[in-house]
Amino acid sequence: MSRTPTPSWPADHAERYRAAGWWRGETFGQMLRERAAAHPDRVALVDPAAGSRWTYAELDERADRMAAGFAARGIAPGDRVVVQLPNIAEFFEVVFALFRIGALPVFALPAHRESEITYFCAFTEAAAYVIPAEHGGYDYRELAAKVRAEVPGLGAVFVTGGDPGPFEALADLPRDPVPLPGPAPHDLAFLQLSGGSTGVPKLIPRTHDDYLYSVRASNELCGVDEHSVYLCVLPAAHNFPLSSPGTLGALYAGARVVLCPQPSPDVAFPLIEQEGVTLTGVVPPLALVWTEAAAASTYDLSSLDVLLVGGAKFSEEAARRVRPALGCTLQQVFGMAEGLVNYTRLDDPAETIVTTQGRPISPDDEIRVVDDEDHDVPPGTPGHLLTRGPYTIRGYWRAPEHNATAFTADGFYRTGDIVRLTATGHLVVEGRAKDQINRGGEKIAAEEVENHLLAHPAVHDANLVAEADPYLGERTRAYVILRAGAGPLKPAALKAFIRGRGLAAYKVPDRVEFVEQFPQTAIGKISKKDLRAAAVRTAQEPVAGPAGG
Ligand code: AMP
Ligand code: DBH
Repeated sequence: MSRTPTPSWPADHAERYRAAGWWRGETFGQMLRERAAAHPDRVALVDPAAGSRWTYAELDERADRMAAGFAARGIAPGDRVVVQLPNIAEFFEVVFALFRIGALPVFALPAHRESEITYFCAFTEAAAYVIPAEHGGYDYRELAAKVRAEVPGLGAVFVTGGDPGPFEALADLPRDPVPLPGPAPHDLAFLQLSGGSTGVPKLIPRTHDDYLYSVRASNELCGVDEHSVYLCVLPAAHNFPLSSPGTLGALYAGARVVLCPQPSPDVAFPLIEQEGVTLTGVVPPLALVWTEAAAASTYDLSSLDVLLVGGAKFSEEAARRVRPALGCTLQQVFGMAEGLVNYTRLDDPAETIVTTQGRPISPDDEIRVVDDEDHDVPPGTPGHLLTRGPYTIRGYWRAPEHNATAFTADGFYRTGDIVRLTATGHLVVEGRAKDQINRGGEKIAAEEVENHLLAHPAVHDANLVAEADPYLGERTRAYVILRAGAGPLKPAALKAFIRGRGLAAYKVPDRVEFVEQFPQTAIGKISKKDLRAAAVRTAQEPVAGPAGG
């Protein structure tokens, strides 16, 4: 297979980012080493489900030992390792071990199934795949067996937290630390996943230098210091809880990370009280649930200073409820795994906090708001958000063709978001130009699901669009044309078919509607715009008859 070099910043930009002090020549492996030396006995990680509390010294030592184990199994610098772990302490042991080697975690989510994981393992030519034995009632060893059958080149499968079955237990790896040279700060640290808009997810190459900058700067803007306690509520591998400021921010500050096994208030609220949690990050639907539950809750949430809300648009109305209900400061965050992260500032006027999605982290984040022809629009007018800067990638990993359109010639990332800039330089997210559905912060690329729908023998054509949902913000509706002469098909059967193809459950269409034809544009292309409008118009209607779903 030909190797395209990983796109990177041009030398003059890199030089500027170093000179400005954004890139400081640190790596995550060194960072943990330094924190462990500075305060070995401080608690770094609390894993309530396992009943474990690891100090900085313990996490550091475990990472060394696990790195030795991985190295003994042949995992080398630059190798990709698909990591699919829930919110457990071992997630950090594994990830820091890979950082120490200079191998690249590929951050899969616990919700991913064989469709996604097979792709990640095959596309990244993964040297290994790390899973829990079971989680949330699901057996990941069965998933791994299917993936291994499909990807013969996949190296080892490592299992934590139970009988490894036909694979190897992480706990059984050799554990005598070996000297490892470790990566350089400008080397890749990991591959993050893009929600994307294409048939298969794109992989996002982040370096130690650039990611550490976003984490360090996030700490400053979110008030994270060594006294902070961060509750990791969303899946730990996701960019938001990982870095905005997230678990890595907390560890950078020498603070404490508490791993929340489930996001519901009955699990999260007692942990907030017991551990004195000071900040956490949630998606808008969860923020709604939490603000409602807080009123009736007897748990003491007074330690909570900051609630970060992002991943999808937080409505102004819901934003206004946060402080009265939870007694903390709302911080809106509009970020992307590709880089750019915007925060409302803790001392922004209350109106700014509830009506905007914040402003960029860095003075060197370049923002352009443009029309369809890439011309800048007048300030205050909605347009496409383009960005480049010291922690925004210049291209996806091994995707030269896609990069040619996803980035401008001068290196701006086309976010696919429609935004408006306020007079204070804050961004308001007004919509989206990319063919993606944002289901309460979980991104769904329409094309990916459409391809799976098209695989059904009775399906002639399919389109996936968003419809409004009072709780999720958006949910999915599939418009499907059946083949002439195909027998009857129920929506439930089509959904079961999609599920059976091993797609993450959140990508299974919420609603399927069979139609005779799709609306067309003036030149005869399918008009997604009209389909979206139809979905919006009819979102509240039950779908008629036995075809309903
Ligand atoms: P990804 O590129 O998969 O990391 O997803 C990032 C995308 O999530 C952004 O480009 C936005 O479309 C969306 N997003 C994240 N945070 C917000 C927010 N606070 N408001 C609206 N959209 C958001
Ligand atoms: O949605 C996202 O991808 C996101 C949201 C908030 C993100 O990557 C982030 C903050 O860093």
